[in-house]
Amino acid sequence: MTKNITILSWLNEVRSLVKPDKVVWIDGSEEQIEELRKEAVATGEMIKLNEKLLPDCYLHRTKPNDVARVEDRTFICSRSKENAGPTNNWCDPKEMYTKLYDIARGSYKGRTMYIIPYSMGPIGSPIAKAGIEVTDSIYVVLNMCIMTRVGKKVLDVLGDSNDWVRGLHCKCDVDPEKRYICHFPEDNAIISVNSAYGGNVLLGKKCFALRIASYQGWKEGWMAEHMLILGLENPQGKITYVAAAFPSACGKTNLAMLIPPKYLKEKGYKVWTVGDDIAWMKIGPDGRLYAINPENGFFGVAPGTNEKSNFNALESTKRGAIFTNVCHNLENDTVWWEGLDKNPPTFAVDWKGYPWNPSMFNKADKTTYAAHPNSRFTAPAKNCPCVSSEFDKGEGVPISAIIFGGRRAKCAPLVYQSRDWEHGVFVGSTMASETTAAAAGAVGVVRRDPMAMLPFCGYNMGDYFQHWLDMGKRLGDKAPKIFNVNWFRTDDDGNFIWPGYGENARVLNWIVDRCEGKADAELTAIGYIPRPEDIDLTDLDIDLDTLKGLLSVDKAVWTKEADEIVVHYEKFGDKLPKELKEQLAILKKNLAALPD
Ligand code: GTP
Ligand code: SPV
Ligand code: MN
Repeated sequence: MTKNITILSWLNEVRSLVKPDKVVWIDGSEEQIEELRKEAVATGEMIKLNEKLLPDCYLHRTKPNDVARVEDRTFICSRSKENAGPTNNWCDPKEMYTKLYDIARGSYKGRTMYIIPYSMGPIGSPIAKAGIEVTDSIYVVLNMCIMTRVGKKVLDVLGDSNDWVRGLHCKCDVDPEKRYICHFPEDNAIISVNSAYGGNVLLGKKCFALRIASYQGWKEGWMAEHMLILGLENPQGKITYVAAAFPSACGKTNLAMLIPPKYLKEKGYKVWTVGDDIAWMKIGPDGRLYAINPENGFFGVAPGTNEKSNFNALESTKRGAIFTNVCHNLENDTVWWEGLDKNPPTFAVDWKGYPWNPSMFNKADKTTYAAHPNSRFTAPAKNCPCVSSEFDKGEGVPISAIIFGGRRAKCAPLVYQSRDWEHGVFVGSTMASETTAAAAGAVGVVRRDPMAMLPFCGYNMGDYFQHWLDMGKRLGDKAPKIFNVNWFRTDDDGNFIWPGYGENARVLNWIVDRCEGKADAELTAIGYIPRPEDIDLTDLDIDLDTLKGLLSVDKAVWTKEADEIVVHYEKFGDKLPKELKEQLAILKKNLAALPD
């Protein structure tokens, strides 16, 4: 498929290390994909679903010990420890290569080595980059064929260039004790062993498009971010693009595909999806920030996805999709998950492969759920009814606003705008959110997750903050405006106060209007906050007082927040940009001036 010496010699090395029985190049053709599906069904790796109801759709179950990203086993192996920084696990690259090669050696015995040439971004786009993933898992191949652009064209565009990312995945025995997800930013290389789940093994996604690409963006003057990209079309047909960074399982896919409430839809408002998880952003010829989605599909959280919460995502899963760790509905050979509808199947198999029926379900006990809380669908972007016409264009879309957000039961108001770019970088760098099932470990614990990149920044996060500040200087008055949102404030009983989902369009509208200088706001201690009457509540069962509560800034809560930020910032030592220290001082001063 290629004469590129750098690729061929790497493949030779890999091959003599892993010792496969067979080698297969993936060309991404329908015929080849169909053949692999058949093989996976024959071995039991995948289950074919109802061809009428879910054409070309398959179900896969991972091992119960392998259901999410593993942050404690994810490493940034830069030559110097300082370059990995205080927020990453680090290991000396030599030592790690030795350990990984020992695990990988001979591990493809009796297996096939699949070689996947793929592009992150539309092939040929000036923002796109190429990678090669070697894997011994058909599940990985089929997912990569949905999530990225695969095949010979990628190699043709690459030519004899050495600018491609080496990705080696070895499933091994899926032994959690020997599981490692390792990145070598200086070598353009990724090695992942002993997992077969999502973000650990679809190496184009978090490993390349965020960890390696963030490092590349730092060196080359662009940005790789954990952000959705959407276009909000107004009744005049003007589309304004925004990018939003929320931590894993905090609402990116949902916001990216939202359907505005009836009163806005009738006026002519519409959302177009460019991306739901990752944005690569470069300064364009006109000096604005342009974003592409490097992916070609959605790897979305299944539970909670339904016709009402995310119609467009659900539609996207109805053809050519792969479901991972959801419930198998044996009544009609389809799938089910908690929150899909109120009719759980009475004859079903749960995500672990055991018989399941609704009488076994206990809301308080997640082990009784039919689908794993981090069960996912892999769906082609082209299936999405609201996919943007810009999706396949390589130039990217101009970003007017950047939105940060997370799960905060208290503290952060529904929405606020930063005073300027520097303050916006402060807001992003101090973001916090309750942890979710997207990563192994405790759920619901508040942690600082700067720019939603804590698990994904491939270099020292202090340098990353400085890179953000530098980008702002280059963008000058063309820089996107920066906002923060929180859909997850709860009342005293722990219920979400804001209805969320499609209703978030009301907040998006205020954000876009602010970018155009059309909406009002009040300058508070933490930034610009809409006055309650600035958020349209038409047809909504929420009164102005409740909204006032959602927009309030509590002095005591925020003073505690500022104290926690002091501790958070201490981690970065000398690497913490002075601009951010100054922003913290401003916040403290503003809070001190508030009446008790
Ligand atoms: P990753 O794919 O892990 O990066 O997640 P994501 O950020 O794309 O999150 P996603 O949109 O899949 O949402 C995750 C969970 O949050 C789902 O269970 C949703 O139902 C829920 N969720 C999304 N948006 C909202 C919202 O506006 N309000 C509330 N209450 N829940 C939401
Ligand atoms: C996330 O955890 O942010 C995801 C899913 O988008 S994974 O691909 O597993 O990283
Ligand atoms: Mn994500």
